[in-house]
Amino acid sequence: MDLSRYIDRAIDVISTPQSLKSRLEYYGEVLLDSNRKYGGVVVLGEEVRYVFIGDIHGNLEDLRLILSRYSDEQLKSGNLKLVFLGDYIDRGDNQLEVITSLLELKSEHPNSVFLLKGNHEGVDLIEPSPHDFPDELIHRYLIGDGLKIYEMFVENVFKRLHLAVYLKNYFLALHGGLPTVTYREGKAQSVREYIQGSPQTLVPDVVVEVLWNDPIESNDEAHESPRGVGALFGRPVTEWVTKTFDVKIVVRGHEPCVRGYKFNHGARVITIFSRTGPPYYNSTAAILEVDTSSREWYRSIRELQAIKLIKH
Ligand SMILES: [Mn+2]
Repeated sequence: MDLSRYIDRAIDVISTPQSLKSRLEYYGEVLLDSNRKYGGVVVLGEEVRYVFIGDIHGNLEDLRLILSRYSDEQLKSGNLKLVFLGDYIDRGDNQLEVITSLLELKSEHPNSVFLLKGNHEGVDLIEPSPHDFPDELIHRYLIGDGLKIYEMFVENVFKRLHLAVYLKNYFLALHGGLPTVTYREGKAQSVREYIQGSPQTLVPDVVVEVLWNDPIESNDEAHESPRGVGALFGRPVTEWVTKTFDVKIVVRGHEPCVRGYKFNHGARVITIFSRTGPPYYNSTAAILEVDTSSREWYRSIRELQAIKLIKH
């Protein structure tokens, strides 16, 4: 069976506030376990097929097309891993269905599915705009249950999502971009320390940059961001990160792109945006499929075979 069946499961779960609340307790445990095992930055070692999925923002039909490409058997075999780059909620019509489907999928395949935190799931740091997820929950479940469920999402889910996934020699994946604060400090001894700001705990200023930064084609290290939060990171940051932590590419979402993908910094930074529709009206959504067991993996990205367009 293909993975779109998790959408049906989610629709069942969200049918009553009681069933959603009890399931949120369970998701909280699954994500806590994942955090204890992998930490804020997931360091993997398997040279298998990785699929990166960018922003979904509540578009259930695009998510359905993406999930229907893969099966439970592939995830169980360990030869396929899915990395979701964050921003599951806000803006779209089916944000609750989208995030619940992904939590069901993660619960079933905790070591093959990784859910990264997007700036829309980072409300404890800076509230994004629009943030219509709480309104959606209140609309659906009325104010008492709606607010309680929102609080459970923040505490049990958002706060426990991973910040990045790293595979040495290949990639570093995160939602927004490379942090410039820890780049300037220049003392990070590991990729974990660079992304979290410290080896053990999360430093908020650094995490905000991971969630909010965008690349800029500049030889300066950093520019002020038009978003009013985070920064634009230039080529020197990408060069330093790829060299210091031995990765070829940085994969991220966060920015809508006309075709669903774009390249920056000489195809070292790859943006993936995996939903269509308002308010961006990009013509296609895309995902990135990278088979790290193949010698040709990087060429397949440059020559666009690794970019899969999501078509209705
Ligand atoms: Mn974003």
